Amino acid sequence: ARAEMDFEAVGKCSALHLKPAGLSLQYGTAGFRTKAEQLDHVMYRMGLLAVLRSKQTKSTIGVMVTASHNPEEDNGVKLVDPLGEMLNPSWEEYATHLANAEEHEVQSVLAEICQKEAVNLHQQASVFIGRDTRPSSEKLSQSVIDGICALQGQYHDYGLLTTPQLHYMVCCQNTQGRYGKATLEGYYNKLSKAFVELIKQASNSGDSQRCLKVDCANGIGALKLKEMEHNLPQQLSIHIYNDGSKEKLNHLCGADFVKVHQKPPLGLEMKPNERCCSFDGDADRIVYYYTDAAGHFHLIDGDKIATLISIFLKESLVKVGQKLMMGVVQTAYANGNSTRYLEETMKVPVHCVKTGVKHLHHKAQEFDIGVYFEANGHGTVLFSKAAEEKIRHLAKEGKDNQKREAAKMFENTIDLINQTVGDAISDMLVIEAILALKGLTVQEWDDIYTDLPNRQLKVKVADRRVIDTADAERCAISPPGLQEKIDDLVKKYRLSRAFVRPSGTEDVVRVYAEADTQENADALAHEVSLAVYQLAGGVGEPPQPV
Ligand code: G16
Repeated sequence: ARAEMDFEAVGKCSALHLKPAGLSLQYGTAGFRTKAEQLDHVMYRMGLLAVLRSKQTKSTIGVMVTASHNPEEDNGVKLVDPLGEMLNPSWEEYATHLANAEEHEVQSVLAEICQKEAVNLHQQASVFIGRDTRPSSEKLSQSVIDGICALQGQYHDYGLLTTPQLHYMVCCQNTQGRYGKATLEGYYNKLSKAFVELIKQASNSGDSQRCLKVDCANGIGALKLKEMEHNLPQQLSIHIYNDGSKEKLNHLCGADFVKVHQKPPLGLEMKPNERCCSFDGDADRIVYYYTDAAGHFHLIDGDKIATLISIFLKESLVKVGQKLMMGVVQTAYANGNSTRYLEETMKVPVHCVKTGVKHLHHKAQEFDIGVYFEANGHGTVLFSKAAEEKIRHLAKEGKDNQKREAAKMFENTIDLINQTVGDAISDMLVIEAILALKGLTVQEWDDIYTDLPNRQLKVKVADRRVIDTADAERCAISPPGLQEKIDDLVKKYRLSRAFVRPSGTEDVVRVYAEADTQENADALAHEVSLAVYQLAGGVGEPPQPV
C-alpha cells in the first residue's frame, strides 16, 4: 500500500499521457520505435522508468528521444545505463511491460519493479535527456520530463544532441569527470585535442589540406558538426551536405540509405576519387564512399572501417611493444570477405553476435581491445581498464623514447574514440587521423580486400514475430521449412550466404544475401524474399526482382 501511495502523483499525471487503446510495443533493437503520434505515453512512462533505474543504480540515467535511421514521421526512445551503455536487458523487459500496461495498471507495475529490483524510493534520482531534430522530438521529450517530475526526479535537458553525445554525457557524469566533462564543450575539446595531437604526427600534416564531404542525413549531425568545426585544425576541411535546412530527415540520404541502396545520397556532388561519408539521423553511424574515374560507386562500410582501425591498432601495439589481446566483433551482416581477411590475413579472432549494438558492445568487453562494428557503420572500440592504464603509464613513464612516443599516440587514439557507443563524429575523426598517419587514399583503403557482392531487402509480413532465429541470427528456426528453403537456394550460387531476421526497429523482415556476382546476390536475395513472403505470411504485393 505504501508503494501505491508514493505513486499517487504518477496516476494523476498519467491521465495526461494516455495510452492508445490496444497498442502494444516492444523495447526493440534500439528502444521503442514507431509513428511519433503513438509515443506520448511511452515517453512519459520511460521518464518514470528512468527515475527508478537511477534510484536503483544510484547513478544518472540517460533518455534519448530519437528514431535514428527511421523516416521523419517515426520517433523513438532509448534509455542509457550509468556507464553510457545500452539499458540492461532485464530492464528492457520492464520497459516493455510498463509501456504496454493499461492505465489502471501503471502504478502497480511501478511498484512491482521497485520490489523486484529493491529500488529505494527515498534515493535521489537524476536523468539526462537529449533529442534529435525530428519535428515531434521536442514535445515528446517534454513528456519524458513529465514522467521524471511525477516521481520527483532531477533532470538535465541537453536539448538537441547526437545519440552518442548523450551516452558520453552520462558516462562523464557517473565517472565524476574521469571520462571527460559532461558538457558539449567538454566533448568537443576532448575529441579535437586528441585529433590535433594525432595528425601532428602525419608526415604531410603541415602542407596538404584534407577535404572530406559529409552527408548529415538532414539531421542532428549537421548541427553538431558545425558546432565542432571551429575546434578542428585547418588541415581537415569539412564540407557539410544535407544539413536539414531544405530537405527531410533521412530522405534519400544518410548512412542507412547509402549502405542499403549502395548508391550516393541525394544532394552531394561527388568528383572522382573524392572522400565522402554519410552519418545517419542521430549520428551514431557512419559509412564512407567514393566514385572512381570510371564513375563506379564504391561503398566503404562498417566492416572496412573495423578493418582499418584494427590494422592501425595492431601496428600501434607493435610500436608500443605491448601484447594485448585484440578481437573484432561483427554480426551476420558482415561481408564474408571482411571476416576472412580479419581471420586469415590479420590473424585476429572474430566473433559474430546478434544485431544490435548492445550485443556487440557486450562481446567486445571480453578483450583488452575489442573492435566492434556492424556492417551498417555502427561501432566503436573498447579498451579494458587494465589495457588503458598500461598505455597511459607507458605514455608518461616509458623509458624507451620511441615506445613512449608511440604510447602517447595510442593514448590520443583512445581519447579520440567514444567508448560508450558508436559515434559518427568520433569515428570520422579516428578514420581521418588513421588515413593521414598511414598516408592512405580512400582507394587504397578500399582495396585492402574486395567485398563480396551483396543485397539487403525488406519483406512485409502480417506479424514479423513468426520468424525466430538462432546462431546469431544466421539460422531461421521458425516458421517450419523456411531455413531448408534458404539452404536450397543458397546452394544454387557460388560463395553464397543468406539469412533472414525480423527487424527490431521497423515493421519488416530483413533479408541479406551475398554471392560471387551482383546478379547472383540480387537473385538470391529476391528468391529468399519470396520464400519469406510465402512461408511467413507476406502481405501486399509479392517481392519483385531487384
Ligand atoms: C539500430 C541499432 C543497430 C541496428 C539497426 C537496425 O540502429 O542501434 O544496432 O543495426 O538499428 O536494426 P534492425 O535491423 O533490428 O532494424 P539505429 O542507427 O537505427 O539506432
